Amino acid sequence: MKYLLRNGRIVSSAGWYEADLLIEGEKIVQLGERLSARDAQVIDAAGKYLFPGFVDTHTHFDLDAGDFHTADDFASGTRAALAGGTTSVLDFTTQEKGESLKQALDRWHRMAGGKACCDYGFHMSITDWNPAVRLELKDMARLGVTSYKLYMAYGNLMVNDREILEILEAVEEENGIVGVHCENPGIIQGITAKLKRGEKNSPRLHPRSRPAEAEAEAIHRLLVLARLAGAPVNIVHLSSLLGLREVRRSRKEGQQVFAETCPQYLVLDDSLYERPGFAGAAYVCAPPLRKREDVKALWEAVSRGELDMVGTDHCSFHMDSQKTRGISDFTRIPGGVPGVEHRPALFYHFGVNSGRTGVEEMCRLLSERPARIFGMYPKKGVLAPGSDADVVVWDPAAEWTIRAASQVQNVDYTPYEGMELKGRAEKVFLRGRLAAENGRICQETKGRYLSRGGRGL
Ligand code: DUC
Ligand code: ZN
Repeated sequence: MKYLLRNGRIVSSAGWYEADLLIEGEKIVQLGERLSARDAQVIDAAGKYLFPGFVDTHTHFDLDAGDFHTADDFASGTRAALAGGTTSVLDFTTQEKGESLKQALDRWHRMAGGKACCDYGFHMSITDWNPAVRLELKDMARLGVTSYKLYMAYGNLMVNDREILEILEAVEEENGIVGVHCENPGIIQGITAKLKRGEKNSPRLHPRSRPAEAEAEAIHRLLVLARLAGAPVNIVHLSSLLGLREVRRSRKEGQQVFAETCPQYLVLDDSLYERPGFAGAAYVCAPPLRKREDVKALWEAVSRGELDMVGTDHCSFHMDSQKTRGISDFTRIPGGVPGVEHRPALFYHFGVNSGRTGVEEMCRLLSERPARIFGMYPKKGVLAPGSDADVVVWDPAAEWTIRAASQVQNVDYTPYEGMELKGRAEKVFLRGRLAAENGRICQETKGRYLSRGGRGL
């Protein structure tokens, strides 16, 4: 199939210019003025932005949360991704205690294979570090996994400082990158124990149990360890001004630090936990939503080009049947919010429309930078001849409202319910196939595993 997209605004991290874009089969073959292709289907893209397909650096599909799995599996999660303009996702494979990395990777391949509708790759969460696992890092690279995740908090997923140091050194030797969930577990446990002595049934206790100081302390410690290891590191879901200050300080001293934030930290704030009854459970995630001043600080970081990516940490649980696990104990509310479907539109509306940033930064944060850092560039992350024809035709004038009732993701609510947005993905091409139009899937597509190369810049 051939498509000729006429007079679109071709966006990159450097800006945009007007041109035609020709897709042949799975690839972009040409960009230029007044292109012609006799047998191509012509699409008028005048006044529309053409973005390289968006990459979500942070999803948890089909995640085992103990009593149940997340509401979205790879089928519904990746369909939702496509509906919003995201053509590639990087999900988190998690090693169980006693398991090899290869076994964990195989499990995730079984979950995603044949189900995923957009392209997908895996980060590997190491939870059981030992000499045999060290030896596996080379195999992982051969199998296309070059990025890792560590938890400084979170029960039995946690690794200690010594392990973090060793893993940072080992992954750097393999030219990979480590992303870290930064929260201090001692602070969280201490405050939680105190809070649980009183009324423990309200979601409003959740943010109090995980203060920004817990994030900042962990980021500080991680950056000390990364400096000692001589390794770059990625701070995932950065949520607070205190944490951002730690990133700034270490960069000033010459350290290479990547930072990801998420739409929930850019658009929502902790006043939502005060909603009556159990309603605040909809927003329970870790780290929690922060204060207005944190939201403002993160947007300032966006406008100064200080962040590297905006991923979602999409981890969806139904309000009715899953979040309710914590109805009488806030610590049992499964943590996570959905976002994979709405991230591009939220970023466009609250970032670009509001004048906080521009389309070039949107392209950098949602597509190009993730593709580079995670070894997928220039196959992904850029509109150029030879790149995969993952193309988002973005209508900057479309006005619409986010509603759970009409969303594609398979969860019974959205934290963004009722938000009126301007701008949306009008057409979404996945490797040359038109997969979605105006928020709906229009053709079933098969996602392909992204075997990734080493870290780029
Ligand atoms: N935070 C969440 O809220 N859910 C899944 C994992 C995470 O880091
Ligand atoms: Zn996560």
